[in-house]
Amino acid sequence: MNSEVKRSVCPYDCPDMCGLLVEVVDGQAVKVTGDPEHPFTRGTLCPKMHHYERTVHSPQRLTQPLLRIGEKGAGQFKAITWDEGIQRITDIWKKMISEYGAEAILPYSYAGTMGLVQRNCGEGFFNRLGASRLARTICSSSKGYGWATVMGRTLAPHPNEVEKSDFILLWGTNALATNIHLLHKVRAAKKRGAMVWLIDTYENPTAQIVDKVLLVRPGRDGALALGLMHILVREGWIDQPFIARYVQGFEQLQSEVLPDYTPDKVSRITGIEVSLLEEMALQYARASAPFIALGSGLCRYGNGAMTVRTIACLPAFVGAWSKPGGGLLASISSGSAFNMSQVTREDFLQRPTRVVNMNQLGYALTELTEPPIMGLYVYHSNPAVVAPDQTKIIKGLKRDNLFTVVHERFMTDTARYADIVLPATSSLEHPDLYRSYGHYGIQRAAAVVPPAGEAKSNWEVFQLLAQAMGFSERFFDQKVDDLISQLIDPPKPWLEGVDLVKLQASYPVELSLPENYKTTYLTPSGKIELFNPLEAEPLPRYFEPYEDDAPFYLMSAPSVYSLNSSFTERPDLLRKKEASYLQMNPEDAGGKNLQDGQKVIAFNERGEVQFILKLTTTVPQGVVVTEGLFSSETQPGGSTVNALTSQRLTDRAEGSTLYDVKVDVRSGEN
Ligand SMILES: Nc1nc2c(c(=O)[nH]1)N[C@H]1C(S)=C(S)[C@@H](COP(=O)(O)OP(=O)(O)OC[C@H]3O[C@@H](n4cnc5c(=O)[nH]c(N)nc54)[C@H](O)[C@@H]3O)O[C@H]1N2
Ligand SMILES: Nc1nc2c(c(=O)[nH]1)N[C@H]1C(S)=C(S)[C@@H](COP(=O)(O)OP(=O)(O)OC[C@H]3O[C@@H](n4cnc5c(=O)[nH]c(N)nc54)[C@H](O)[C@@H]3O)O[C@H]1N2
Ligand code: SF4
Ligand SMILES: [Mo]
Repeated sequence: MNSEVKRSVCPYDCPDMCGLLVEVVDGQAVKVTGDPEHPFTRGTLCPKMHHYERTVHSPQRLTQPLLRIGEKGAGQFKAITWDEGIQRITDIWKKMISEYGAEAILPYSYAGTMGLVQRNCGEGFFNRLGASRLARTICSSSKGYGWATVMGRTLAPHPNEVEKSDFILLWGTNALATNIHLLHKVRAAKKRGAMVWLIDTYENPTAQIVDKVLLVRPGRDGALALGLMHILVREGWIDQPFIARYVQGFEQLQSEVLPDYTPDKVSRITGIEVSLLEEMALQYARASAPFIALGSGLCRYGNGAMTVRTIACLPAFVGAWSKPGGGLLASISSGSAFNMSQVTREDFLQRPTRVVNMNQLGYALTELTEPPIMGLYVYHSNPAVVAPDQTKIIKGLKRDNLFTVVHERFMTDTARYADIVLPATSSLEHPDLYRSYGHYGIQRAAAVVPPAGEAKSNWEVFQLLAQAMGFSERFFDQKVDDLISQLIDPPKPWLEGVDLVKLQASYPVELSLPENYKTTYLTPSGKIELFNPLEAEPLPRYFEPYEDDAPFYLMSAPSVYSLNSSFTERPDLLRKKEASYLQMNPEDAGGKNLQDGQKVIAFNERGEVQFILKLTTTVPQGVVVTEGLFSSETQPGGSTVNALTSQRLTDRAEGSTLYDVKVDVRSGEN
């Protein structure tokens, strides 16, 4: 028996980007644990990754290229060789390009793997092909925009800051599910006496560990932030010297906007009692180092960018940035440490091709013309489950004249509609370089087990496709390790001082932060821009979200036991998720004569989805909640929650509005 422990990295779309120790016996991963030497992971993993070996060696892994033999969506395929698969794809594409032009081909990818090479290398290929481009904005582009409107490219606080805080606001985040290692730090702060509040639309599982929960009406957090600033100004609880030195536009915001947002008015908008608003403002002002951990839930509304922008103004009022432990963490963006264009190759684009928004795939497949989408290539994403307006997407995927290729680890709902399915490697089977959006660590991983069957990595498939298309650029001849080298060599300034030898050996290393980064504002004015002259609305204001005309807001929040549509291959985790529940307040259920545990249908103008009703007072009236995404196989009725969500985009940055949705609910019992 040949047993070894090797380092790897968790590839999933999670801010924690954990370091893994993988015990490999005779080419099989037998045990996966958290790396105790990783500064953020510190030896613990979340429940999902605790048995990652079960995902990697799952009997459900795709191991051969497949050709569709049944109807689209029926999931009937026969095995073919890689040669045959690549030949068919490129023959069809060549014909399509001569008839419609290359923009008739649409790549669709998101975050199945966060590795810098495997995630992004497809762009090099599709830019060379001249295909339509994809605006990858499903997650939190509006959050990034809102933050940048106030803070520009200012570096986000190191997550260790939270341990020094004495008042922590978990704002629109279910960190127990989605950011558990930050929560370890929150707990450490709490042990030292910090107070922790959660601001959410329902008492999500993280509510169990906080001191107080503030329930806000969905999409109203911008008004809440303005109300808090109103009280801070009214009481004089502001840090005048900080504002004078570091802030642009305080006077305008104070005189032109804040007078309007009285506690009474804000209470009416947000549903939060005036006394609670006053208490929150008092705690925030009184804290010596208030820290906001800002989730993404609240950015997925028609007013999402403005909401984040408004909240991002708060720390400046009390000078939180100048205090150890104070500030606001929205997301960590260290992309500029790497030479990303070496992988994405924008220089291959002969002209700027059409951009299709990933939140509007349903529209793109059913209505877009000149040219219509005739070829779809999906890799490391599962749009049939994760993207809004599922009914339209499925209608598009069923089109007889649409040629769909899906490169996947598993037979997902999207893969079922493919003409050709290609088997993908898991992260333990291919090399990559990772950076996190929740801390400043970076880490390299080598392949630690051989591929499942004939599975190939994203980059290997693009190499084969490039060869068959006759692309002669040397770019396509390189190995992943060559691409990794180019990402970090020549080193960008941020990588100077990083131990590249350690990185090469797959150890976690940290990007170092400049001194005083929390008071160095990388904005056009060099100050925190409460007033931003480049915006059509130069000052933050409150705007209503979109909303449909129906009685309940629908929150499709994350589950502890899955990650977006990933991990549905794991019976152990599915059992823990139990079933696709719709949580509802007993008062609302009473009004509709609905009973706990019964079948219900949530519906709106876009679709209908069946759930099991769970009555709970953790959900306020007027809101219903479902946690986790399910595959159609495990959801009775077939359609899943995104049959209810909409293709509308956010106010800025074309983000998704996945939580800006209302539904009605009726009994599903016959
Ligand atoms: N276990 C697990 N981990 C995950 C994921 C997962 O699905 N499962 N997903 C991963 C991905 S892709 C991402 S982007 C991150 C997301 O992680 P975060 O950005 O930290 O956000 P979430 O934890 O998804 O929490 C969203 C919360 O926002 C709340 N919310 C919705 N609307 C509003 C509102 O208007 N106001 C307020 N205050 N709250 C609101 C929801 O009820 C929910 O509790 O997590 C990642 N990690
Ligand atoms: N209603 C609702 N919808 C949501 C959300 C929500 O909260 N509510 N969350 C949204 C968010 S925040 C996000 S980020 C998106 C996420 O959307 P996606 O990025 O599409 O996320 P996943 O569902 O994890 O699907 C990733 C797929 O990639 C595959 N994969 C993994 N590694 C590889 C690889 O190396 N190569 C290839 N070819 N495939 C691989 C996995 O098997 C998996 O099927 O979903 C969004 N959808
Ligand atoms: S917490 Fe996040 S990064 Fe860590 S193992 Fe779980 S999914 Fe991966
Ligand atoms: Mo996301």
